[in-house]
Amino acid sequence: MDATHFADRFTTTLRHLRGVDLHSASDVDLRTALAHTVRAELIDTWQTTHGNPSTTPQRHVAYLSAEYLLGTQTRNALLATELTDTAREALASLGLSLDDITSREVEPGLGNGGLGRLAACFMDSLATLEIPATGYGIRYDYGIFRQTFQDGNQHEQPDTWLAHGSPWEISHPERAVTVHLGGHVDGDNTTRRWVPERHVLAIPCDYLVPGYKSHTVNLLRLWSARATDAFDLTIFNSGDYEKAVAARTYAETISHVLYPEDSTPQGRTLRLTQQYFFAAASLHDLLTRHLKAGRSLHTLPDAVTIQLNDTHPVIAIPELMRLLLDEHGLSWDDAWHITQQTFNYTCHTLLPEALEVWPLDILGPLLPRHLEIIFAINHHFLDDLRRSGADELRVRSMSLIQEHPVRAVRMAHLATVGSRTVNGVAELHSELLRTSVLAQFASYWPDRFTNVTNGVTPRRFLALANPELASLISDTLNVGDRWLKDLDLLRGLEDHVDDPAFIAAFREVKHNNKERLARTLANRDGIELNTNAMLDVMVKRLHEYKRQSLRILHVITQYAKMKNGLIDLATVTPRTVFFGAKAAPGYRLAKETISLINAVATTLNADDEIRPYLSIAFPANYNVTLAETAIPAADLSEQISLAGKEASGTGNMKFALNGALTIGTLDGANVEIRELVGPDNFFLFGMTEPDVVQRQRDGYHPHTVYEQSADLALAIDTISSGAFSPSEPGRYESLVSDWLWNDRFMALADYEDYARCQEAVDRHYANPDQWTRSAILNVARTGFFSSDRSIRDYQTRVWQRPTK
Ligand code: BZD
Repeated sequence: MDATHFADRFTTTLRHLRGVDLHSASDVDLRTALAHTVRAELIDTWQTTHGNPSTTPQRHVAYLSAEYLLGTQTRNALLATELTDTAREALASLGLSLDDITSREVEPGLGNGGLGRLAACFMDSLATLEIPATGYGIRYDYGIFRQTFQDGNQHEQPDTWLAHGSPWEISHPERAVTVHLGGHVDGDNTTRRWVPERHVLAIPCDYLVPGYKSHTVNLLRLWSARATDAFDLTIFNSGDYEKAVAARTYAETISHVLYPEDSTPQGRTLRLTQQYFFAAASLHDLLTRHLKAGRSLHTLPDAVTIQLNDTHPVIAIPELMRLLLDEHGLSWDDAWHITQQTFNYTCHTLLPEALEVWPLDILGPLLPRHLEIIFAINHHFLDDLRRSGADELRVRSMSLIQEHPVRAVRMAHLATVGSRTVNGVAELHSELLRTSVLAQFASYWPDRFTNVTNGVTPRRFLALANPELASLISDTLNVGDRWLKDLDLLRGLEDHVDDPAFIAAFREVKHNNKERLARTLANRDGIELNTNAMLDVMVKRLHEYKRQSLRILHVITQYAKMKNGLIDLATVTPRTVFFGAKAAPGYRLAKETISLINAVATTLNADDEIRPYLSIAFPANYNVTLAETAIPAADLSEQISLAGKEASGTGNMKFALNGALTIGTLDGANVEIRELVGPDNFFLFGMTEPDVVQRQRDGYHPHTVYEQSADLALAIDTISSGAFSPSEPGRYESLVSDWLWNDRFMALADYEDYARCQEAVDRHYANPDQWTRSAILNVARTGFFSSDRSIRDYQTRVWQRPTK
């Protein structure tokens, strides 16, 4: 398509779809028409992909995830279809700017953080690698809340991403699937029949996922809940109109809002309803397609492989059993064989409180037949276990049912028992799964466990987010943009690490990215960014284990020392410390940490003497769109979780690929990043995971650490003195007392080593040649972290592994 053709289609779409001409078009009209013009291209490709089913006998991949943190769509679709320049030229010929139009696009924030963003990167790679796949999830009316700060405190506003409709969505109400809920189970010992009480409709809302320069467009199918006509029939018949309308509303609340808790799942009926709602609708879709193709259910595991993104969709396991047993009349053994060979489970955590359990008194009333099936699965499993010689202690700890503090289903155990493979998301994490969290399962079924280290898509996080670096790479490697599909080619940059022209160009790109971020922050947040300072970035969900507290304590020490004349300002490497973080709305300590960071920012940034040397930028509402501007501008990437707590991290990979150096612990994928970039190009500090275990065993007393570290005490005492809360000196007492007397994630224990390591960062940065060399080597050596590599690993280790 040439620019004239594009312009023509665009103006036609504007007229036919929006009923306006160029002169009367609003921002929304322009954005919508542009999206539809590009979408039409994708649909044509999609129809050719699906009209010609793959001739290679590979399984169809179904990715089940309660979250997809997609980011904006238009620029990505243009990149994938190689229409960016055409669109730019076409719009310019109409007096419009592509960048203006796309810069106002609203991102669908249908996820909390890393897990949801990983799902989005994987969808991109599946299509790019031309693997037939469908992503299934929930079309929340409200995604992750919009964060605002009022007096430095986090407030949550509803995310109205659908206010002007979603031009990328194709919804099919006529293809609705009915999902059943509640009721009871009838029948005798041999035939059981679920008699549900309520029914809701699941409407498929499809998003096309284009592969980069590929012939494949896959589908992301998100389910939206609607009331059925029959839903409230009994109530209507009873004449209670108001109650009947209320019942409809109930049905529609199912897909209303994304739960914003990412680490402490709260046992809420609505959350379980969401999980079952999308699991059941997705399985219905998969089975219908399988049967329509004239295939037997016994061949399901050869045709389809289902990846469970954490335990959120794990209720799909008993649902498939129910369908096979109750609806299709298969025997238990056949049904179990098919089920267990179809599912795979990815675990994303190590924190015990993040492992989902569903109390029987929530699960039973909502899904009575599923609870029976779970008990039956458990019965068979525990029998096998006993036969293998396990004692009762072991049987109890491996059971799918926990007895205390309340009887509940352990979803991670159900997932492990019901899957062909179980994987962690980085080498260290998979190892810890095998040796601690799921150790008993790993020794029972050693072959079931594997690792797939996470990855990120270079299309969004290099080509779109960092176009200047992308074109420098293309010019330097002389392979066009082939490297975007074969990220190991970045290795070729090592040959240029001593080339003065390349070094200068690389440095200029970083500086330009800082200028771009500065413009964004000025417009978006009214924040002024010093583009001549080192940009030190910590962006991620706010959580104690990630230790934003460690970062802010160190900033406070530096500030206090500068104020007290303990640091000669003339020797200081100027830094801006950038934070982006949302806290779960009910997570008190996390919200206090946000308040503290904002208070310190206010003090530092108002101090004319200090500001040129040390300042804080903390824009509210960090999201994928802001990440795309912040990451390419970063010099230093803060990955400072307590060792053994961050499953992988994926921000860490995005920073390294964009030429930031990492200061980090030996946690998650940091371990692999450091191995690849080399110890000289990575700032390592802190306890190792075994150190942490030992220190806990020995008895950890943070107050003693405080007494022994003058710098740490200076930071904490400065907070307690009210330096950042003059009208209320005790404002941060809850944080201070938690550090001194609890400090579950041992920020204090790692403080001294962290401070030492930050000095090494300053020295390295003070030598620009040395720093740039390290930054280039980070880019050159981190091609491994492409999500294309992760997906290939899933193909060989999980999805295309022969069935039993
Ligand atoms: O998953 C994250 C881990 O914390 C990261 O270490 C890892 O890199 C990514 C991807 O594997 N986990 C989450 O993001 N988890 C959630 O968002 C979540 C959401 C709802 C409920 C529980 C957890």
